[in-house]
Amino acid sequence: MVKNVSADLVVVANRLPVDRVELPDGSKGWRTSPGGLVTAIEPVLRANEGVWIGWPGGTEEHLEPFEQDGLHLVPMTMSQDEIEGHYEGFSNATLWPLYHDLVAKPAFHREWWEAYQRVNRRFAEKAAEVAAEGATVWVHDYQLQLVPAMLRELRPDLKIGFYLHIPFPPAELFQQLPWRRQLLEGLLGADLVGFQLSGAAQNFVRLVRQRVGHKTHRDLVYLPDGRTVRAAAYPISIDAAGLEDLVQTEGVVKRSAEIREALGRPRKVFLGVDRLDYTKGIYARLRAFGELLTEGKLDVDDAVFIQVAVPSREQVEQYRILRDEIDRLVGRINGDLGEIGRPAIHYLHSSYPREEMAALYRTADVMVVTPYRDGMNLVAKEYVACRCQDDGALVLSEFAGAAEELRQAWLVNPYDLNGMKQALLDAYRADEKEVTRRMKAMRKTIKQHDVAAWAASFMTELADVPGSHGKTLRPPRDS
Ligand code: GDG
Repeated sequence: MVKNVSADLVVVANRLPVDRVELPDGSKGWRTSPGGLVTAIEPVLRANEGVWIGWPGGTEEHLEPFEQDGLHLVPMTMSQDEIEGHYEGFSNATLWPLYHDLVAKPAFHREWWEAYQRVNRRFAEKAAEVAAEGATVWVHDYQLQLVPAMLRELRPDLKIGFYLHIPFPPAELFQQLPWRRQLLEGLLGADLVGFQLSGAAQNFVRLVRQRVGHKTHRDLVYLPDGRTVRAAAYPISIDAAGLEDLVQTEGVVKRSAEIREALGRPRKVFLGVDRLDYTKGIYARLRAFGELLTEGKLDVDDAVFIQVAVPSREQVEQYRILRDEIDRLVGRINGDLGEIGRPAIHYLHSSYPREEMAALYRTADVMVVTPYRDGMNLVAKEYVACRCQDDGALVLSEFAGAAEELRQAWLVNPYDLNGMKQALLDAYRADEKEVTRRMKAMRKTIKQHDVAAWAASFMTELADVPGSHGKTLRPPRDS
């Protein structure tokens, strides 16, 4: 048990990298939930004996800080009202659609905003409590945009970084938010505000100039108190080497062969892997595939689509509606076009272990990633990392952040159904040489820029922001 924590590095994120589980003896315990963020930050957290503050899910109270696999974790409690107002409400029904180009209509409720402020304040107070003198605090994502300013007020000695994992909208959309100025001022509490793409950083700087009235020059904001805030792009990535190792293990190779066999050894396997979210464009992509079958351009004997849709935000109404729509569409396509033992779409509303995901990536001949808007999209990068034989075609939305780096994918506009159908067909029919040429180029990009490089560049630049505070951190031991 870690009590009286005082850390030189504090990570603050909405979720902790663990889930609460029931142990065989009936007592409660923790299970690590490996994710991109923890892989990225773990080495520098360990080197500095850093702590991670976050919500473990649920409403359990009186949770003490604890250690799990060598990481110091500080759990935050949320009441049912706070989950509804802060998490399901303001974060996922106001900010999420607003920041994703209004793909769905955002709801504005004053009581959600109250809950958002309350929860942000509690996270900031906890960070202020556990951070050592001159420590670095790295705050993550849209659920906690007020934390930097609240924390700076409590602890002016800290070096504070903020990273937004989702897009930051253009001024024309952001302007709708009744609390736009407060959110901008919240972020300005940080020394460095990181985004996935440079366009997002530019949107932010422009809004700060227009709405808050601070002077700006390129990526710097000059505050009246003499501080500068930098806003820049740090495109997130994946643990490419780790995945490449995993996908070549005996178990994964065997499982991939089993999957292809179970599918009836089709000529080509299409794959989609997404949280079941309306930003991901699952409906339109399945419709495009269905139309190709109807028109006879594809045949269920040759082509099959596996769609993994991981359950997500099931308490939010728009997510329930989406689930019903996709259920109906898949039912219709399979009913109209499937044959005995050959459904057109294998629809899996579930989540799977990492090994199974790797086996699916290994099996897929055409990976289909078609979000209407996505900060980055790690699935696209993971697929590329898993294609050790330099084969496999990626169909990728122009509106995923990943499209800025993965230029050799078959890029599509997900709003253009005919364009998407053509891209699916082109990727399906492409000759081996063409597929290899494109995949080789993308693999080079992914290898050069992995998640460790992402975390290191953010931390290095946070340390270097002119006029910022705090002491220098130790680099990870193995670098
Ligand atoms: C947000 C931004 C940005 C999915 N199903 C399973 C599973 N996954 C893993 C994938 C991937 C991750 O979840 C999903 O990441 P994405 O980037 O695709 O999408 P979001 O969840 O929307 O993430 C996004 C990201 O933050 C990081 O900054 O790229 O733009 O929206 O790693 O592999 N993993 C396992 N089982 C599953 O069933 N184990």
